[in-house]
Amino acid sequence: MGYKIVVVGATGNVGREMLNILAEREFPVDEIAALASRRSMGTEVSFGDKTLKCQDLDQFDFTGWDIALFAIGSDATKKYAPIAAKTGCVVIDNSSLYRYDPDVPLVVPEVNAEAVDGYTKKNIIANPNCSTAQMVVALKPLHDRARIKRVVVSTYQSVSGSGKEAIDELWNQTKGIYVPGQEVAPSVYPKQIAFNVIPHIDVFLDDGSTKEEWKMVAETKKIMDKSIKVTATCVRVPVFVGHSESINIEFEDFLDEEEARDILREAPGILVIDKREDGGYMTPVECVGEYATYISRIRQDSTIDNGLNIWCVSDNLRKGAALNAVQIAEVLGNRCLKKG
Ligand code: 11C
Repeated sequence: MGYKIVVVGATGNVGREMLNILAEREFPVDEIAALASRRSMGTEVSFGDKTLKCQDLDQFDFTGWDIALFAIGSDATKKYAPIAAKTGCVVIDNSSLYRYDPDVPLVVPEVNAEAVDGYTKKNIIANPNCSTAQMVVALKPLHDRARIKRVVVSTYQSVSGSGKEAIDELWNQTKGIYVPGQEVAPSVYPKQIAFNVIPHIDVFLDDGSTKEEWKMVAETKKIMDKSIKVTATCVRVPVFVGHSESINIEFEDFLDEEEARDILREAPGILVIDKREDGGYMTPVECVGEYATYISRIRQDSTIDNGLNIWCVSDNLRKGAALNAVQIAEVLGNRCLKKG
């Protein structure tokens, strides 16, 4: 006995990971449908040892299906999520469309699993931005112990956060730099991404910050605690998968680095890799395909009374997107839904 599950956007990077993770975690699935746009109809995608043929999202009837994991852009989500939700199917949405809606819970299960119960207002639950998800997993256990006042975060975000075309752009531009005549001009990004870093993710806002930076502020407040001050600088780096973050945290109470290390070791979803020696820390290439949020370089910030620095790395397609969505489905199943 399980659930009838729909994956919307099944041919994309995140949709494929959703199918992989549902299978890996043996989510109780009675029936599964993979949906995509009409031009991808019939495309085959893997679900464990099975192959699913993508069906046309536009023609699909969500009636009788329990949960739909959405991994499509905000515009398409705006059209299709209300159609699915209206039939009684619970939408878990990876786009940013509903994240800031007070009637839609924004959930990272290690942090605010109980917020899932609020799904009933719209039949929709939102998944946060990838850079927020891994950060709040790291911050929550420390906040519970010493109350966070302020966070200063700088991100090093991989190109998979921008989709398949960006992965191709990094690959082709990198190769093209060595082959005269095959240089690849920037297209997805406004500047060359190969052998470069770009301090610009998403659109610019009036105050000079970018939307990605604003998301980290607004989402941390909604998921964790509205009193926490966050300032972010988000940077794209030439890495295929895995977002990294340098996080400086100021607490109300003193928290010793040894105690912080012990707290993080015990915390759900976290693995601490923190040896003060060459290679005794995590890097993004090592986190690909993993579930954990990795914490390294835990150390006191001696420039303020109650400060710590940490380094945080996670697979942005997994904890930052597909894994978090499947974890929400697991919580929803355990707390709210009856198996079919
Ligand atoms: C990136 N964080 O790395 C973005 C991708 O709001 O879900 C995810 C954007 C979002 O470019």
